[in-house]
Amino acid sequence: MSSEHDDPVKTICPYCGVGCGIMVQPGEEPGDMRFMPWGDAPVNEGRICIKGGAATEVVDHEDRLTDPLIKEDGEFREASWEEAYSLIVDELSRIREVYDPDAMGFYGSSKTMNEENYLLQKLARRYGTNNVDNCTRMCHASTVWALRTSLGAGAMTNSMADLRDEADVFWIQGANPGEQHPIANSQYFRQAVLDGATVIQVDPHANKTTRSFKIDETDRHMHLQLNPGTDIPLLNVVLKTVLENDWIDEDFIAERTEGFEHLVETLEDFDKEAAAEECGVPLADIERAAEAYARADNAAIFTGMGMSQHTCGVDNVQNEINLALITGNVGRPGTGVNPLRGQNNVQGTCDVGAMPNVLPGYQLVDDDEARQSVEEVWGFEIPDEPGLTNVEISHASGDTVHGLYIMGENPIMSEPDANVVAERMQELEFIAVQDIFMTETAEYADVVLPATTWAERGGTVTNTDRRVQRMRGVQKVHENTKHDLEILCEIGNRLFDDGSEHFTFEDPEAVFEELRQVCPSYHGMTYDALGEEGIHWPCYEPGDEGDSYLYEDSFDTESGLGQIEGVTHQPPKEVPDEEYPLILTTARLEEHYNTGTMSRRSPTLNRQYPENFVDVHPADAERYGIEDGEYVTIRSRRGEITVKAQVTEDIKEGVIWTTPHFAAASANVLTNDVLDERAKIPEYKAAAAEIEVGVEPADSEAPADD
Ligand SMILES: Nc1nc2c(c(=O)[nH]1)N[C@H]1C(S)=C(S)[C@@H](COP(=O)(O)OP(=O)(O)OC[C@H]3O[C@@H](n4cnc5c(=O)[nH]c(N)nc54)[C@H](O)[C@@H]3O)O[C@H]1N2
Ligand SMILES: Nc1nc2c(c(=O)[nH]1)N[C@H]1C(S)=C(S)[C@@H](COP(=O)(O)OP(=O)(O)OC[C@H]3O[C@@H](n4cnc5c(=O)[nH]c(N)nc54)[C@H](O)[C@@H]3O)O[C@H]1N2
Ligand code: SF4
Ligand SMILES: [Mo]
Repeated sequence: MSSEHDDPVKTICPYCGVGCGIMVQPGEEPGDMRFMPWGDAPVNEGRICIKGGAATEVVDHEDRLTDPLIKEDGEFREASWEEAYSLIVDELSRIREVYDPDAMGFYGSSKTMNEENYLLQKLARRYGTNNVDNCTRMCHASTVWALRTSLGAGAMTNSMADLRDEADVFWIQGANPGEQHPIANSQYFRQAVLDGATVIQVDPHANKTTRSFKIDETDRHMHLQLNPGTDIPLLNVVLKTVLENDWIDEDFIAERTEGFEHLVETLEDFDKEAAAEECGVPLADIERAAEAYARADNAAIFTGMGMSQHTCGVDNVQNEINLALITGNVGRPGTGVNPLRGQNNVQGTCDVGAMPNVLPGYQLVDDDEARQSVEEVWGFEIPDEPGLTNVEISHASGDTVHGLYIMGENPIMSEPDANVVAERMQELEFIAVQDIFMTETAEYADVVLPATTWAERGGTVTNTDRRVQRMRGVQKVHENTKHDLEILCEIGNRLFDDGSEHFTFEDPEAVFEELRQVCPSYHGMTYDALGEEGIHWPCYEPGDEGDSYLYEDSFDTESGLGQIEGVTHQPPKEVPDEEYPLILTTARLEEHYNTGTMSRRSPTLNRQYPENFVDVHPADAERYGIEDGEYVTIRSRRGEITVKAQVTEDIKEGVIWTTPHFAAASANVLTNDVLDERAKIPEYKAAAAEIEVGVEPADSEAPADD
């Protein structure tokens, strides 16, 4: 099952969901591979950001896992693949026998390919559980919920290209594309701004998005610097302003939507003054932004983690949908509600069913007809009740869940209230981790399997605007590592050793051929048809070109109408008080990536920020007596970290801002593990915190070798 080449290969950057094409040039020795630009790559036409250019740096890093490891008496020892596989199969069989299949949890990986996630969820379901999830839960789960319910599909309504060509207003709320989706920002959105588009940024923090458009320096653009967790009141001010001024699209509301009256009722007694004060933004500024959006020919909303990662995440996004629907800004180029998806393959990981409530193609597990149609292809029964989400699996560990199979996730660092996550991991009877590095999570495992990296294998990934693209690999760096797909096939065939061959596939293409049979929106695709350009889903039949924007004529809801629903302010579950007077929020940096397993090991990426820090407003710094560059301890009800303070007006007064990228001072020791009731996403973006000054520096992050 190899996909190794000696010539340069065209593949896709392994970091974010933009899906830029890059080339990998194999060297004399396997580890010598180099990055090369791919001049006519479909998404980025040769441009890349700092992460794409540095991506090959970690492929041959000295920390790569090279052999399977088994823990004995608390220490890891090298083991053969045979031993590792036997242990996994024995333990998974034992757990199913002693408890039941729901005593296992399976984590898919948005860093791995569609084929691999497809097999992982098939493995979980063959084992007898729907307890399978991926990092989308911590990411855009709430966005996906709102979009699916109110418009039809949990994905961008538009494509980067039509937004570039047609959008007149970019309403960017709780998203920082200047750093998290740099090529979408520079190659697409900035072009529109050069052509005259206006940017409205709604974020408590100023960042490279602010600076890339000179938002704070011109009169055309606006930065509404709100308090974390006040997005509903802010949008309600916008919505009421639109209603008061009759900037609505009456025909669109009448023909394409339902629920408008509910919104009007919700806002009837709404007090704009009081709400603006709650947000910490002058009312006149919000009104001016409302006018810019509502009176534009085409206005597009971009929504990110600042909206989704709240206990009111679904309602946050619903309110953006409300705004788009009442102004008729959906179903045309340059409009819509657009979540820029995070990981290189988070869209695909969801599309292929690595979630507890849906099968491939978002077919509900509790819909008998849908389930049976998949069962027919698979040849085994699928459990008919939705399973647990990943944070729920973590909450149930040691209680109803007794084992975990984790492919390419690092929950000890990425899930909220990390100290408790670690305690619960210790309650588990068996943990298998399949990764490329010895992660903080792998330290807790009983068996660790060394996978090959993105640069060493082939498969497909799906980017943020639903483009399915092929990845291609060059030669393996470490002989004894295995492709994720090969590992899953081997475990599947050993675990279900009944001659069924449900996990026998010659190569990724063979898996894709089965996947497209059960995933309607991929049905028309083949590896050949994907070629170098890729294809946007939905692609129901061969030859379908896919749609660059959705909902031209109707929405994919039961009635075919877009769903408007008024929502009211729900403050974060933890708000400042005397003991914890500051609001802590967490977000990302351009140079680092999620839990940092890759970016912290890349000399180029690690150079600028080798350790974590906290942004503190000058007024707060003065109150606490904090000097710029001084180490401070940030404390929440759950834990504390010691980091350098950056005193800066980038952050709003009363708010502190730190990142989740660094193991030595992990933000998730502080965060609150309360969840949005429907989407089960944690509230990473608001917790109450306190700062202590005059402390010793924390252990700094292991420096990258440069
Ligand atoms: N360089 C880099 N790129 C990445 C990643 C990375 O780690 N590094 N991760 C990838 C992944 S998995 C994802 S999901 C995406 C995420 O990309 P984004 O959605 O851009 O994610 P964040 O940077 O976490 O948060 C976005 C913004 O929300 C703001 N914010 C915080 N609290 C609030 C609030 O209450 N309201 C509002 N309106 N805004 C708030 C933050 O200040 C931040 O500027 O990026 C992807 N791309
Ligand atoms: N405080 C706070 N916490 C957050 C967030 C936040 O904004 N604030 N954001 C949340 C979001 S949006 C997300 S998406 C999650 C991310 O949470 P995770 O998915 O847990 O984080 P990653 O660091 O992306 O982990 C990916 C893992 O895959 C491994 N890997 C990479 N390539 C391969 C491969 O080819 N094969 C295998 N088997 N493994 C591979 C990496 O080494 C790494 O261990 O974090 C969430 N946590
Ligand atoms: S924008 Fe995203 S996909 Fe493109 S090079 Fe940068 S990290 Fe890679
Ligand atoms: Mo994410």
